[in-house]
Amino acid sequence: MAEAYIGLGANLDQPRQQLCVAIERLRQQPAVLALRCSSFYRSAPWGDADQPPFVNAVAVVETTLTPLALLEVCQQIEQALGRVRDPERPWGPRRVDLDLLLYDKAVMATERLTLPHPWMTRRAFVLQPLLELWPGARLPDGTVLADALAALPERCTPLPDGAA
Ligand code: A4P
Ligand code: MG
Repeated sequence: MAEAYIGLGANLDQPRQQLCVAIERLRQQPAVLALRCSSFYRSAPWGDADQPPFVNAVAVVETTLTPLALLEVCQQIEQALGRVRDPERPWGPRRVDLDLLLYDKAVMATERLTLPHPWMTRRAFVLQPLLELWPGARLPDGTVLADALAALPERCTPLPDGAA
């Protein structure tokens, strides 16, 4: 059994609702045996400023899936929710995005999958929800994620329950 952290983000078509559906789909996977989700956060767009604010969250799952099989499940959920990719804007607006952040202490860099997720230490919208689930979080190389967050200038805002 492995423990994996998945980052979720959305900024189109009722983003909070998109995240709720994506989390439910993850929970329904037969090979996902447990799931905990962070609070939802509102965050300013990162990397491509000309788009609506995002709603972000992190889920931790216990799974028997391999890293690649879990990535495939994430991509199937993105497709089922109607995500349309714009190859011209990799950091552009999206209905839903699921990124594999950490998978146990796996370290890999292939064309299809890089672990840990290469940008995660630079993104408060990943670190804040992840630290909520795992306050002592470390990368496989020992990097303390609370220190990575402390070094970032921006913060995202927890959404009150029921907010759109
Ligand atoms: N890939 C490699 N490693 C991974 C991994 N660890 N997790 C490959 C997921 N995918 C991984 O991803 C492109 C390819 O990366 C995949 O085919 C996969 O095999 P994608 O999801 O198709 O494309 P993308 O999401 O548009 O690009 P990318 O680089 O994943 O963008 P990001 O990093 O997801 O950034 N601002 C805020 N505030 N909140 C956000 O959530 N998100 C983005 C998107 C930009 N700005 C944001 C947010
Ligand atoms: Mg992505």
